[in-house]
Amino acid sequence: RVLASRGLGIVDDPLAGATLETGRDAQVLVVEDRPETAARMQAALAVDHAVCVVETPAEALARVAEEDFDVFIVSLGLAGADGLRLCSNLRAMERSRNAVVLMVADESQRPAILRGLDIGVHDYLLRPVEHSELVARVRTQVRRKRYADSLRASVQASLALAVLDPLTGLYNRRYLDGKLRTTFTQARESGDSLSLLLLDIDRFKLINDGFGHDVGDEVLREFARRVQTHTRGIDTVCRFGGEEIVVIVPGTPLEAAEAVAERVRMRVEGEPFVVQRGRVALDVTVSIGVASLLPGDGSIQALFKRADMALYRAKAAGRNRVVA
Ligand code: GH3
Ligand code: MG
Ligand code: MG
Ligand code: MG
Repeated sequence: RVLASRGLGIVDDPLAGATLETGRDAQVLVVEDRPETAARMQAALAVDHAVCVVETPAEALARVAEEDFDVFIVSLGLAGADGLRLCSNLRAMERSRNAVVLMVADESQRPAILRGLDIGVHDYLLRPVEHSELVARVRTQVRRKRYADSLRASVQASLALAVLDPLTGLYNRRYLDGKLRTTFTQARESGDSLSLLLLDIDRFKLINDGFGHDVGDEVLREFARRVQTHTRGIDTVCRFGGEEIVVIVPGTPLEAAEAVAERVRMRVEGEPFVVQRGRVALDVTVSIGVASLLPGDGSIQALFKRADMALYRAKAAGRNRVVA
């Protein structure tokens, strides 16, 4: 089911599964040191879920470090231990922040219950814990959690798609524009160097004309892969246009950026591009313009323009070369 189709991203309707969601088959950790209560809760919940029981917050945290739980049921009346603090830790920790947290408390612990709800505990149960109420509340929370999880996953997926080029998987031009602005500002504020590579495949039209657009696409994917592989993790590689790639190289002065460009150029030239499941091997070369930020540059445009002019000179001088 398609909820919305925005730009490149098609978002599956996360509600579609939610109505069928039974709220069963969750991983539940009960933190309770009264053996009788713990045994009753475990028996009630084991019909629907996989249930573990521990007696102290320390044991609970040790378990969290080892496995992922969907639901925590924490007693606020632990002898010599602070159940509320454990709830707070569970809500804060990366590993458990999206899990459900339920409190079990006495009527006399109203103030603690209120504080728990205030720090993001989802629900509570009063002692004596009633079997069917426990089962129902856990199911409801598991359903809510699964809905929230699927929503989060589809939002993340569409955010990622919005900044990626579908052919190569590189960042797209929209992402590049924003990234250039923030990188420029950072370099200005820190005084760090900043370089830019502008890459353009040589005579790419001949590949399209001679072997077809599909072969051209495959060459672009392999080109993107080689550029990505031979730059660093902090460098930003973007598909700028048809067969043009921009690499933002932060913290790197001109000479070092030139060396990066030369390495990439050699990796493109060095081995033929094998496409069409091994049936076609093509010699591909790339021209690269390199420029670095200068004190007088008022905007990223000035830098971009120098890289573009350097690329033009690389083409004019015979292609398959780096010009800075
Ligand atoms: P030069 O050495 O001067 O760069 O020569 P060139 O042939 O590479 O010239 P130019 O940069 O002008 O040509 C780019 C070609 O890239 C033109 C266009 O048809 C092709 N192109 C653009 N986007 C795509 C794409 O997504 N897939 C394929 N297969 N070709 C594309
Ligand atoms: Mg071009
Ligand atoms: Mg061109
Ligand atoms: Mg070209």
